[in-house]
Amino acid sequence: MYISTATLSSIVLAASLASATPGHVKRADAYAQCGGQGFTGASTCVAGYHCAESNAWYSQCLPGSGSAPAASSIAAAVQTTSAATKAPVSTSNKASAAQPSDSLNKLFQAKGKKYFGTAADQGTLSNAQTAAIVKADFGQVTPENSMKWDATESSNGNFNFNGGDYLVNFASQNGQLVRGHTLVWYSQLPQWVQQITDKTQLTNVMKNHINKVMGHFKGKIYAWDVVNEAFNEDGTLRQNVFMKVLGEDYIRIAFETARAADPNAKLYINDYNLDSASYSKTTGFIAHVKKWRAAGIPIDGVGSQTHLGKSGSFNNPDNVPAAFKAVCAAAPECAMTELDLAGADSGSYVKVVNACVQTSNCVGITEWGVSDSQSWRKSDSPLLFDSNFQKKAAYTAIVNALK
Ligand code: 9MR
Repeated sequence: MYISTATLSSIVLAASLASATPGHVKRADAYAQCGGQGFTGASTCVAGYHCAESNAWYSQCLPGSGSAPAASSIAAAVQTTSAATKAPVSTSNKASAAQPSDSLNKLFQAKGKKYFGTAADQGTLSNAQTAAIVKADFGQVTPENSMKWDATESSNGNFNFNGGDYLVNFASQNGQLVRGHTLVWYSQLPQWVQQITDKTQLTNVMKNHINKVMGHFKGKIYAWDVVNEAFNEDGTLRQNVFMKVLGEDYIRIAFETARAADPNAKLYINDYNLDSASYSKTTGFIAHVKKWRAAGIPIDGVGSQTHLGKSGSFNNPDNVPAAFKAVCAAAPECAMTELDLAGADSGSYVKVVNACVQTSNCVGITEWGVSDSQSWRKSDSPLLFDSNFQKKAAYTAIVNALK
């Protein structure tokens, strides 16, 4: 975040004026919010508390005396000091969750990554054990279902952001980044969209959906899966309604609309079965993304879902390091976006995590859920916590490998 010296001195001045005239300044209560992008309330805390930044969108009054004003209170001061100065959004910052240094997320960040995250939503987080684990171990969340088209716009023009808001608030209270998932996808797509056959109508519907959803969460999402699962297994483009009605141009329209809707969000194309470098889907995906980027389509990132099988089976984790490296070469940044691994073998998990560590433009890994009991493929026991919410051997193996 760049702030000019002149702006900074006016901020410091505003901050010192505020603390010099406490009678005129309403102070935030213990544990109340005291800063964050868009926050307009009191930015200083009651006696005995200081304003501590959780992330760019949330600062909280915590006991003790802080050293410097939190960056987000600075951002708030910039907004109130000069209406003409827009506070920069630091969505590219690392997650700043208050976690022990040996948590999965902090250890991963120590390797230069932005986050180790997990899928979550109000439903899974209503389980207290899940919520506690997500706070303690993960630095990023992806809405498992709440930001999908069927959840956000089940009928034309009627938007519902309750589930997404819940997750974004959870993340901001815990200093976690959010990946938005997902805008243009053939699945969990309401019938009213699937039935459209007119080009202009579908273009407008798609643009409106992207604008409304991204607009609602603007400034709060690190990266969006703008297009999800656009490919067939043979590497050609899937004949979904967007492809049938608009042709390949739907990709350009989607990404250009998304760029304008939230210019600070990283825009991703995301897919599964990209886990072997020689597989037709992997090579087709890479070739298309390179072609689209060369044509100026604003794709910032490639997401490999990494839903993996056991060693030796289809989606063999042993093939991931080479495959992921090849996928990551297609765009400026990349991520493993939905990691789970049948049987959760320790050696395989470590190998896959190391593939991100060793790929310089891999920004992070998102595990697709916390406990096996909540996994979409629970019979495979693919996650890092068992059905009793206990850490599995694979969790410990990853932590030890990252130390
Ligand atoms: O994990 C999600 C599960 O709860 C839903 O029932 C399912 C419905 O399609 O979607 C799951 O998440 C998918 C993700 O959004 C895209 N990639 C595949 C994931 C697993 O199916």
